[in-house]
Amino acid sequence: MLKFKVSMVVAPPKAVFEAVAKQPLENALKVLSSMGYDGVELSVLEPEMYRGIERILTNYGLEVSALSTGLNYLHYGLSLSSPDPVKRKGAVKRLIEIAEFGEKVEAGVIVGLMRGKLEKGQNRVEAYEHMINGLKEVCRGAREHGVDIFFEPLNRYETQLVNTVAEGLKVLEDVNEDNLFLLLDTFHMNIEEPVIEDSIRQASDRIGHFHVADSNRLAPGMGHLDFTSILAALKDTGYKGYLSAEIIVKPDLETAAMVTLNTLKKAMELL
Ligand code: LER
Ligand code: MN
Repeated sequence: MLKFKVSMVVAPPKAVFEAVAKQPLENALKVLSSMGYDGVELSVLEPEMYRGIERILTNYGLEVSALSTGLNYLHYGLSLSSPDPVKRKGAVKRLIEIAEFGEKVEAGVIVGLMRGKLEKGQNRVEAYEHMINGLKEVCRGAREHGVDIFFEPLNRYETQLVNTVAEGLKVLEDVNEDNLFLLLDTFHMNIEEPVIEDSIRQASDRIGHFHVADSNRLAPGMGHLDFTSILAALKDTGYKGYLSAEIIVKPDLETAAMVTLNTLKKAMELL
């Protein structure tokens, strides 16, 4: 049996993104730690918001699985592909600041929504080029901190830039930096990939982080995805990282966290 470590994404209560546990941090950590979670994925705006977190994590026996960053796009419009150079520079700067924090908590940094969307009238080729150049800078800055970057294909309703695993692999090729990996998310793959398991195998050893949510973005077990076969495909790639639940927390944190853990444990028992 292979046991993947499990975490859940936690964001500050003011976050404008729905698929996360929006909780005062210590509440969430208490619940996750008491259920036997291994880690927490922290959703970051300014890294200063987590000053002193190392001691708190040690108290709860939790690691940081990854640092998510999309709130910087949703709250401040920071985007690697923006036509506005100030927004692009701001995005690169913020991602490198978060990588500096990543060094302290030994976690990689996610680029999901911070790649941006095509803005009105913006040329796709130009936007893609901005994104690739920005990612190069971010990877180089993060490498100085020994930190990996996880680039996430997102479904077509969230961005027009990089929706599929195949497009994500092309980004890795175009950026050509060895600390850049893919973050695969079962919610997005359920919308974009013909066969989720085939796409996981295709990404192979380029998978750096993995988000789990069911077909409806609720806790794994509350929709119709087959986590037994998804985790079997992930195991075949040699992936040894986290399964991180990025879910709409319903009906409440305790239930969603427990259903997630039970579904994943049951699937892992069959590996
Ligand atoms: C982020 O990990 C994600 O999956 C997106 O839907 C929004 O950032
Ligand atoms: Mn995700």
